[in-house]
Order: sequence, then structure tokens, then C-alpha cells
Amino acid sequence: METFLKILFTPVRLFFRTLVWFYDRFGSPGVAVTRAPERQAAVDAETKTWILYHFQSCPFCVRVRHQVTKLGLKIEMRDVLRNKEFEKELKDGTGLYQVPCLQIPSLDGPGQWMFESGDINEFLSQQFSK
Ligand SMILES: N[C@@H](CCC(=O)N[C@@H](CS)C(=O)NCC(=O)O)C(=O)O
Repeated sequence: METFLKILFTPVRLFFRTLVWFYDRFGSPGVAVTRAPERQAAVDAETKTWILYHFQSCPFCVRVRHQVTKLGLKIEMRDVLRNKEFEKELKDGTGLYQVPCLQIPSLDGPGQWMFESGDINEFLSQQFSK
């Protein structure tokens, strides 16, 4: 029964993945933010340790990756499907397995973990739209 269901859902999964791939590749992240070099350096310094836990075929992650691109941020991306260590970090740090998740480490610890693509995008936009 399990094998039958797997076979049945494979084309659906592939179709969905293809849709997300197109959205990722061709969906516009919007007009890119441009900054003076000094401001960009300050933004880069602030986000240097930030991490986005994600995976490629997750549409909510695409949303956040587009926002990161649009805002010109250099946030480290950790793909939890490609690397089991990253998956473990996410689960150990939050007790959840949900992406996207933005980690903003503090100087002395894990800091803040943020879920929900809409909340993450809103937060990034508030911090870095200039
Ligand atoms: N409302 C959330 C939805 C996030 C969500 O559903 N993410 C899926 C991946 S697309 C997930 O992490 N699922 C957990 C799982 O696959 O076990 C958002 O906007 O970020």
C-alpha cells in the first residue's frame, strides 16, 4: 500500500517541484535595493552571522530567498534536505522542523529563531529596505 501511494504521488510531487523551480528561477524578487558602499558594509557586518534554514523546493523559502536577494543581503543559506547536520541544528535549536527559519545568533548563544515567511520578510524589509 505504501509503495502504491508513493508511485501515485510521485508525478504530483514532481509537478509541484517544477512549479516551485519556475517560481524560484523566474519569479521576480522585485526592484533590488541599492545602497552606498558604507551602508552596504554596515548591513553586511550586521547580517554576517545570520542563517536562513531552508530547502530548494519549499515555496515559502523561495519567498524569503527572493526577499534576501532583493534587499541585497548576504545571509548564509543552510539547506536542511541536503545536509542532515543543518536539519539537526534546526531541530535542536527550535524543537521544530519547519522552514524557512531565520536564525539571528547573539554574541553568546543561539539568539533568536524566526519562523513564518511573511514575518521574516516583514522583519527584513523593516530592517534593510534602505
Ligand atoms: N506558514 C509557513 C509555512 C511553512 C511551511 O509549511 N514549510 C514547510 C516546507 S514548504 C515545512 O517546513 N514543512 C515541514 C515538513 O516538511 O515536515 C510560512 O509561511 O513560512
